[in-house]
Amino acid sequence: MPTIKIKGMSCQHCVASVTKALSVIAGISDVKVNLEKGEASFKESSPISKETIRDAITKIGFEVVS
Ligand SMILES: [Cu+2]
Repeated sequence: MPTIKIKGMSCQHCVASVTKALSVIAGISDVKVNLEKGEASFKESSPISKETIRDAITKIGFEVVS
């Protein structure tokens, strides 16, 4: 399961935003966001480019750090 590090999440509202932003990407499902760790993991039914993920997160005001 791919896991990414996200900077800037501070509350459950952020978690919900990130979860939604990732969930709407075609090929991504089962998004789980861990606020404490600042991480998101998900299932990929096809390979998703890092750029696609980065763009989706950046668009809603957070930053992918790895
Ligand atoms: Cu928040």
